[in-house]
Amino acid sequence: MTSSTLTITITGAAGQIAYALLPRLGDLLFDVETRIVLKLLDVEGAMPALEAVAMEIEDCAVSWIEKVVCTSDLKTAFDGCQLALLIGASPRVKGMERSDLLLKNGDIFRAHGEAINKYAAKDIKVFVVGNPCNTNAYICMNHARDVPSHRFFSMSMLDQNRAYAFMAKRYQLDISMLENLCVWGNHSPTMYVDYQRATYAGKPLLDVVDAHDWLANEYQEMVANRGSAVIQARGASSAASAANAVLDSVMMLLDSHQAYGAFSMGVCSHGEYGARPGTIVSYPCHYNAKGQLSIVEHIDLDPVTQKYIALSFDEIANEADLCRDLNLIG
Ligand code: NAX
Repeated sequence: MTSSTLTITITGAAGQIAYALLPRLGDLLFDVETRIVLKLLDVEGAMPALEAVAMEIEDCAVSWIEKVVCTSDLKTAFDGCQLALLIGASPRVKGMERSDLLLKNGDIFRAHGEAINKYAAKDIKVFVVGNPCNTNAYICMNHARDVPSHRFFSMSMLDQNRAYAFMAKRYQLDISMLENLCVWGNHSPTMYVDYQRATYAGKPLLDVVDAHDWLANEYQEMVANRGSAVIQARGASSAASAANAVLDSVMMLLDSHQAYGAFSMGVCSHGEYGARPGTIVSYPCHYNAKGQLSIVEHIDLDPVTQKYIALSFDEIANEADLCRDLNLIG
């Protein structure tokens, strides 16, 4: 007998990221009593591959799985869902315009938003990974009208983790002592890593390291282009590190006690720091005194940082405009 269950729906479950993620989902459980009901959603044509994934999960012989459901049906997938990990998306293929990509993803995330609205549990949290993740989350949220906007998130943790790794490598730092290094804006090359508020062993990082020029320029490009570098080297996009970042993010979403310092998360903006209200934007987030996940307030941004962040916010706002022009949202 189990005392409680957590129902997790994973879309794109026959894909690469899900493959790296699924065996590690048990890391999300904070007590030994809880079991996961796993709803794996993919397109009809991927059902044989998905059944194989389910076999492999079974072969992990873990105790934290209550049940695995493989489906291409939205009601089955989202019924009672408490945590939706929306990983499946339509990839950008050669020759495709940005509007073509948005149209394809608009159909997917509209359908998933509507299904979440109809079938999911009231306390659902929706975490979007499939790209363009900020805009896909925006589309989904706009079609899940009865679900409060603070329940929608998009992934910027992989960018954050890359930022930590490059920083530690460049200055030979102990990565466990780095904190508050956060990514602002879009999950795209316009994202901005705010190194000025980072700390190392509790001290401002900028008291410990030099080469501010490197941090302001080359470093930003390295983080922004890491995804392309991985694609070039392996002929496929990041999967293991992406799955790892999903776990890091979802731990923050599920348990405020895990959080320390600030972390990067795409959340629905109310206009903080100049973003368009209602868009999904990566901010430095934390748990406030009431125990709520919230955007870190009163950050004093210098004009240059502000300019970079505004560029990324504008890119997200333009994608939102394009969604309206394409009738992807009402
Ligand atoms: P894969 O192509 O390996 O898998 C995608 C899966 O989604 C496929 O099995 C496909 O059949 C499924 N799918 C397509 N339409 C669907 C629908 N309507 N319902 C359910 N499933 C559907 O991609 P993978 O490497 O797993 O990457 C998945 C997504 O993550 C991509 O959009 C990718 O760009 C994005 N990423 C986002 C990152 C982020 O930081 N936000 C980083 C990693 C990754 O690039």
